[in-house]
Amino acid sequence: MAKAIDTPALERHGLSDEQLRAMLRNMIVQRTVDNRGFQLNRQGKIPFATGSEGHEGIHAGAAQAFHRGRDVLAPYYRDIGLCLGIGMPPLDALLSMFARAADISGGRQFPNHYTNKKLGMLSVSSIIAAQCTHAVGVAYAFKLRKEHDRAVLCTFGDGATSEGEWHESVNFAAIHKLPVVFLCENNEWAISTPREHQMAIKDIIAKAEGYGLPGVKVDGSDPIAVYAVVNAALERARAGEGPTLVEAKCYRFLSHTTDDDDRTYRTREEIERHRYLDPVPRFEKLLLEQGIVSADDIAALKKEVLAEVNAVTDEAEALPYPEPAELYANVYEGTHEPWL
Ligand SMILES: Cc1ncc(C[n+]2csc(CCOP(=O)(O)OP(=O)(O)O)c2C)c(N)n1
Ligand SMILES: [Mg+2]
Repeated sequence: MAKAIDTPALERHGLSDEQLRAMLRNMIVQRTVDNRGFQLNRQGKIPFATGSEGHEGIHAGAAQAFHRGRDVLAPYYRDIGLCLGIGMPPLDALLSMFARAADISGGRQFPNHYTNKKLGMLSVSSIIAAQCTHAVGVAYAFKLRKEHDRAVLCTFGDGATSEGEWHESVNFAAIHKLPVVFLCENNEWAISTPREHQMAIKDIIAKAEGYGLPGVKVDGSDPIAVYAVVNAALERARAGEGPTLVEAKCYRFLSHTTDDDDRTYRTREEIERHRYLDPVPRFEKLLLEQGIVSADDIAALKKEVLAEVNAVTDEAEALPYPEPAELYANVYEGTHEPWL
């Protein structure tokens, strides 16, 4: 039987009503943009989308702890919400999905693989755990250049913690006390592989002990709890006290991507059983119970966000693809045409 949504007691961790409302808005934007990707794919308009339904609590909480203009984010493909949360405009997400020339990568990056130098966002890589070595490299540069008060937020899934690059990165960061926070978004699945088929431990933070850094576990469907833990870890990193491994537990409600059919490896009942962990209605309920928003506020917010996402969808769709002649631009220097 599906469990009812239970709301945690409100522990603000210094967050004002305005910040809590901004986090709710962020979560609703995330879900609307994210679901739009699946809708456009099913309409045959875009080739591919990843779904992060279920990860919104982690994304809104971590984004709130990130210092814009100072910190660097090394995200992975499930992080559309985190990218939106630190300031990426929804239009950029749509330009990437539609692969239009106006996209930051010129419409030639894999869809959902964002980057934004101004916002301190490294380019998403499809190579699982590759961003961990990049993150550690940036953190090492901060240390060498004595750029104190800056930290790197590096995110990845549970599956990534089985990769060699993940272990090398965490070990190196712990040895050199680098200003980096490793945030694991543990959604219990790595495509079709359940966590128990890829590791004999229940909690990923157990891996921290072997490398000598603290590990902290948090409920990923509670954005305030995620904010508190990630904020403390980033503060510790900025203060030169070294890295932390944070494990935020959540559940992936959609298929891995639009190319995946999860009916081949998990039941609909399993998904419904986890619905009580859905961070969006859970946070809405909490803010309603606390009188921070009203039911009318939420309805108006959803309407406003949908109108905005509809408008940027139309705007992106109407723009042109990159010119074929531009195929090798930014790949080879000058006018070299390698196919001639
Ligand atoms: C080095 C490497 N190995 C395998 C893959 C194929 N692959 C793509 S996503 C994925 C699952 C990753 O799962 P997890 O890290 O838990 O992240 P999630 O998708 O669940 O958020 C795999 C194995 C890849 N992209 N790169
Ligand atoms: Mg996973």
